[in-house]
Amino acid sequence: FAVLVPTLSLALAAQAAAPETGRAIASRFNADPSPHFFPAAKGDKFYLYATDDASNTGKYWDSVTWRLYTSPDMKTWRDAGVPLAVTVFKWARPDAKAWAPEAAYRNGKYYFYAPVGGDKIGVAVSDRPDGGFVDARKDPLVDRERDVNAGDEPIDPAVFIDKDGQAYMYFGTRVPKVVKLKPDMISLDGPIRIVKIDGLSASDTKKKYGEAPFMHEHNGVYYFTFSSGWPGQILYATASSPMGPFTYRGVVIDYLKISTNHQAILEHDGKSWVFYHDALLPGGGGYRRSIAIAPLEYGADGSIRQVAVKPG
Ligand code: FUB
Repeated sequence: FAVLVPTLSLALAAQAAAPETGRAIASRFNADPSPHFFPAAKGDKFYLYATDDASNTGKYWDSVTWRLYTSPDMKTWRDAGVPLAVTVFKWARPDAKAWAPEAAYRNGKYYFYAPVGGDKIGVAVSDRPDGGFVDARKDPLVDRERDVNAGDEPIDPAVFIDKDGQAYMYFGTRVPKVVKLKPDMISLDGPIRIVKIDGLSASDTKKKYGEAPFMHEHNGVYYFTFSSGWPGQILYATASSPMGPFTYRGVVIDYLKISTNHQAILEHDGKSWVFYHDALLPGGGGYRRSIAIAPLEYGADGSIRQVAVKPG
């Protein structure tokens, strides 16, 4: 018994530290998670930027503000309000919507990457992660009309800074794109390229790229995760370089109750978590989504174990 009690309490403590899979992190509708650990932030260190589904009409993804949540421990999340709105970007069309956001930290500055209106990506900058963002360029970072290879729908930016300091931005619907960022984090460095994924078949209507690209590195392997479409599974592919080419490996999250599926992966202190959204709250649905978190586990061969997502 003397041996069992500490073992049991350790097991319970470990359980208590794990976010509950299938549980919305907030009572307000939100979607398109962009989670970060910002060690230099005052107070809470975990930051989660989101599309603000609570402020849309419920008939479309037509909110014009983004939402921020912060946490000290990944268990309890505080609604930190609106970090910025589409109006920060003066070049945005009056009807432009605020979709899946991204953020990054470098050299004391916080950068916010914003798909604006489905055809442009803006970048804003601030000295703090919870507000004070201003347009960093005064024109779009990516613009469908201006940039060769931007694709039909340059949305869902995901920024990855590699160990050597090189930053990459992934984005795009139907065709995944990648472009290097200059060290200033607000300029493209070189051409926009297609992310090549071997093992996806043009004839397989299910195993294809749809949207929600995301890059993370684990044990020297680069993992490219994405949604396969509408409805979509979250699939993953791996490579030895952030530019690929990638090889398709499998499913991370199966189809959910809604047409969109959108993930992001956060590794901290030796643990990995996948953030996703689903219809989890009363009144929830395709335009009224909720972010949840699940532990992410790897096999010995570096494969990602499919996440058993609990229905809401
Ligand atoms: O929230 C609007 C759109 O829904 C996002 O851009 C997509 O990734 C999908 O989640």
